[in-house]
Amino acid sequence: MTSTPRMVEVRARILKENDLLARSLRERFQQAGVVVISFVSSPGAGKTTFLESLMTKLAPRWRIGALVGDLATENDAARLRRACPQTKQITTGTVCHLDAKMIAAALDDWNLNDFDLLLIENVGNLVCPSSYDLGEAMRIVLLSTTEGEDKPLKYPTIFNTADVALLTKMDLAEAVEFDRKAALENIQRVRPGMVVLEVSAKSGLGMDNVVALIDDQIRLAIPQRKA
Ligand SMILES: Nc1nc2c(ncn2[C@@H]2O[C@H](COP(=O)(O)OP(=O)(O)OP(=O)(O)O)[C@@H](O)[C@H]2O)c(=O)[nH]1
Ligand SMILES: [Mg+2]
Repeated sequence: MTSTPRMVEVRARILKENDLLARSLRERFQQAGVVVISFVSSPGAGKTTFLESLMTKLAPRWRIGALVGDLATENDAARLRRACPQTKQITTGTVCHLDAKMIAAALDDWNLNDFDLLLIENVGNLVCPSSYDLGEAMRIVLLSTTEGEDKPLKYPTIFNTADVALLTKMDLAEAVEFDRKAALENIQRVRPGMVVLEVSAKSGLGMDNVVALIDDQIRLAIPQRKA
């Protein structure tokens, strides 16, 4: 008789626990009418830079909170606080992703009713974060022009579990001979129909399209709020 290896069993149990907690987080977010969006990418693809720029544009109109995960340091939280004072760093130690338990713990002393939008920057990693639902309404994956057009083919799961892809650092596209057509084709091969937006947090290119997308999400969520 073949039995399931122990490591696989333990991993399956952890993922099931995470899914249950993520489901209850999602219900809480929906009831509070807060839109939760997470961002995943390889290390250095530009998540923090993009979020600083995004939050600066959204902050005059919406009440925003941010959570940011890294194995070590409070550096990214310090950067994000410049645009969004309600920012918390989650340091994961040796863990290569955020999970629902970490999100629930970080939100413990925040009242969800105080927010319209919660943005979560995951640990920079194209593998581990894909398996962990955080209860977010939307997951956005970043692919930067400097990391190679083949990444969607090599790391299909992270693209498959995301709703929207951003091509970041478009200001560098020419200098690094970025093959835009190949990148777009590769994304569509692993996730047909995926919405892809092209941005540069440095030049501001395309940022308004992301702002419009998020504005729409918040406007849709407000009527769902339970008193
Ligand atoms: N030219 C250019 N550089 C960028 C852009 N966005 C980010 N960078 C640079 O890319 C480097 C990494 O950016 P971060 O925003 O720290 O990337 P990250 O994804 O948050 O990194 P981790 O949190 O460590 O995974 C920094 O040197 C940024 O200045 C962009 O739009 N254009
Ligand atoms: Mg970062």
